[in-house]
Amino acid sequence: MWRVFAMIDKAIRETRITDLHTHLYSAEFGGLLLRGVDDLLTYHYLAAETMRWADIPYEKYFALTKREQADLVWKTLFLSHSPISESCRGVLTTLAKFGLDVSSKDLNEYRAFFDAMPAEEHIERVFELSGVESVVMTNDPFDAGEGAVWEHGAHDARFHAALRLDSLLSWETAWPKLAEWGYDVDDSVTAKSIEEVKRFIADWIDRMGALYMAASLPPDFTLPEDSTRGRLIEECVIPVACERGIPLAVMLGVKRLVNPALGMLGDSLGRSSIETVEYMCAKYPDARFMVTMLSRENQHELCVTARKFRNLMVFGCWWFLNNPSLIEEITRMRFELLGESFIPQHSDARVLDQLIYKWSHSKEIIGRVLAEKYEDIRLSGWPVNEADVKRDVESLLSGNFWRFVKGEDVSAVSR
Ligand code: FIX
Ligand code: ZN
Repeated sequence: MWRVFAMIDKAIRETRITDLHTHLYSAEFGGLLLRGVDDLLTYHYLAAETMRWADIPYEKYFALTKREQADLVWKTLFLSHSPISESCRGVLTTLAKFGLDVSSKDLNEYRAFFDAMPAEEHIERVFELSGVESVVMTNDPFDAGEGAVWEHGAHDARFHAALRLDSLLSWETAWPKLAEWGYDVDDSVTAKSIEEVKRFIADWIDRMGALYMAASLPPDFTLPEDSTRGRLIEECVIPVACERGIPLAVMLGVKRLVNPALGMLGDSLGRSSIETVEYMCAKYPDARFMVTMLSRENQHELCVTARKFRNLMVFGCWWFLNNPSLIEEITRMRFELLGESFIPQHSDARVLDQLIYKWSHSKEIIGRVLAEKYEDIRLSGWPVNEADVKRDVESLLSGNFWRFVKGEDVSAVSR
């Protein structure tokens, strides 16, 4: 067993990861790139946990400066209680990997360390420490903050673009903007509007060099659906995905603003319809779908559905699933049902430094479960050698994504 562990450990250390879904930005995007300890502490996962203890009205918390919010999170979650939640542990892993002494509990020392690091150096160190080679951003054409960069294009090859469609799919607020930008659309989705939306999507794929398109959708979303959203997806998004030969990432199960007073801290989850995934994959065999589902209850049926459709790529342990116990359970089930033909993880990092802990924690679990699976086949006499381990780990952490994006047969992994 130890030999297998050693081979996996080596392969994981040597494989350069492609992180297919993050909310990170390259330095070209200026203030949109979040980094450093105050951004780590004010991450919405941690802010939500702070609200469970802190005796402060929500609106008062949101009115604080970032530094004041970070002070409150630190005091509440790290000093007044033990930082054992996954998000808290993530901060400690990150600080420790930078060589900082977490036992000092000296927040100002950590601040000084990050303040002294220029953005470029910071990106390089984080990519090095996390083993990440490149990340995919989440790029929304309706986000004014990104707009200026796209006028000239983004050039850092380590940061790929993904065209995010959530704003476009909210037609009521999207169409007046499209009209303002010179697309001939109106409030109802007419044949003319359909053509113009397709033109808009294609324009942005080109402008961003988007690797794929993506949308997050609520638990009650279904296809086919007699709604503007359903029509936009079936009549605009999927046809352009097929024409351009790029996948559509469908992120199912997010229930936005369950507690509106908490803003983005107030998002939750619900079980989604697997029939919608079956319908998309069967109706559009020429389209490729990358699917992640937020509810634990959807994970088994999603794996089974992936066995039925080669145009479906399961990815990641998203958001509330990105916890060690759930990653382990889900990854083990995926290996058992899909072999290595899935993408076990993405980070969803919003703060640069989170790449360090999110990948360190996930790699440890993926490696452990993989070792168990190799050991099972080794006991029957199947030889597990270094070259095969290297190939499999490379597929899981990078190759499966790239082959799927390019439309290459996923079975190419076994060549
Ligand atoms: O929709 C998404 O891409 C989600 O990942 C985010 O909206 C969410 O806030 C998040 O950060 C989850 O990890
Ligand atoms: Zn996300």
